Amino acid sequence: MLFSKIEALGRVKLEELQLERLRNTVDYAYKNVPFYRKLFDERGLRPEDIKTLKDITKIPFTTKDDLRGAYPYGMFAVPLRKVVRIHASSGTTGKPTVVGYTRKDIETWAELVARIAFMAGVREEDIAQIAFSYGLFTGAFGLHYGLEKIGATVIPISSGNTERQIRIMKDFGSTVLVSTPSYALYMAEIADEMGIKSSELKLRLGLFGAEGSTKEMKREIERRFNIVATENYGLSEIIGPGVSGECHVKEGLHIAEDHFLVEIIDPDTGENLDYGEKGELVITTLTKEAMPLLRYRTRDITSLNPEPCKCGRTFVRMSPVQGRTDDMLIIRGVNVYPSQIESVLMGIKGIGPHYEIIVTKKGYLDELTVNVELADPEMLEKHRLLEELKETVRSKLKSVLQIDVNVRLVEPKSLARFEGKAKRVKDLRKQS
Ligand code: DLL
Repeated sequence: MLFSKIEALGRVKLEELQLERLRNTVDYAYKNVPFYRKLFDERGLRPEDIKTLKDITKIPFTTKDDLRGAYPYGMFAVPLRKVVRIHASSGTTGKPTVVGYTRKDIETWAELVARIAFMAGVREEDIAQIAFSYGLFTGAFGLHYGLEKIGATVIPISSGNTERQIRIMKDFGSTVLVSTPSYALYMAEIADEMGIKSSELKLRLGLFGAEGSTKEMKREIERRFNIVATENYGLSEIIGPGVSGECHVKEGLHIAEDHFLVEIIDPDTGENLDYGEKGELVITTLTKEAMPLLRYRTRDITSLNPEPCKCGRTFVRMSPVQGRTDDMLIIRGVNVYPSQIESVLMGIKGIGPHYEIIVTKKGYLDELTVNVELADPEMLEKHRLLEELKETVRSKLKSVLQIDVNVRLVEPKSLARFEGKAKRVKDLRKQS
């Protein structure tokens, strides 16, 4: 079942629609956003030069730095009085990225989130607990409006106060949990501590996003809560959540292609890559009013699959994000993605799902240390087993990453827990 018929639109019709919307957007951005007018004029490019979808490559990329440079409202295409909502992504360094929505953008957003939630299996009967933090972050408000549009009952509990989350989950009979995957895992741990079993909860479905999670991590959440875990993806700059999400087939995340035109590029050269090839996702908004973006570089690494899906949807699917171009670590010249480390760790018995990656420099040499929690506190006493386990982790990591890694097995529940996006990497090289 589809939330909207358009999700099964044939490719020919879809591309016609995309082209019409692309041409309108380019013209609109040129006329209303000084940043784009300058970008086009400097290159002698005119909106009329975009005649086919492929012509999009004539347009230069927009980057996060461009948005920072326009802080706070410089990328808006409408006067502020037409903007009914502001969100911002915090970012770890520098100024936040500010985004605005017109009334129509808010309606589009609700429709797109309703689609991804419906696609994941949410229905009118569901009670959805939103454990994303409400505020400038787009996660909570985005899911909130989309779930209400389906007709589900929304519990806007926000993130944090985890014992209360579990009590409410039990007492209110929540059937759907909306959070980051790392927070879901933390909640499962607290439920355990409170002596509440998954059989006492009505939870049946998880809508997880805002950060990556490996298949293994999702399986662990499914096991702990006895639910089906689905993933969805989005970013504030483009709209927030609602860009893509998994259907029940769970072989990739369908992108709302009637609203977003996507490309995959080689992050080093900027060249377009083919379907199936892994690279950086670039998105052009096709219907945004307040802040249209042309060829926005997301920094997220994924690949696209255009095959029609068993669920009946025709929209391309992106593979789960493997990492960001800016969270790839270069350790002694070797590229390492934190997700590779997580996959390895989650496949080893005896260690828990909580870990920390620390990068330091010893002289000129990069050092990678992985701290990982033991699942069973009694292991701490068993020195020989401990050594064996450590060696297993070390050699498995080495075989996947091709570099030596220091491994520290630490006490259960001794590493940080997260109520929002997890921060598992500490790169201390930059500080020295
Ligand atoms: O995280 C929007 C969102 C909220 C999506 C709730 C899904 C659910 P930002 O805070 O701007 O927006 O962060 C965007 O988060 O570029 C990715 O690097 C990462 N991200 C979001 N979803 C996923 C995902 C929201 N499913 C940035 N897998 C993006 C991996 C994700 N990374």
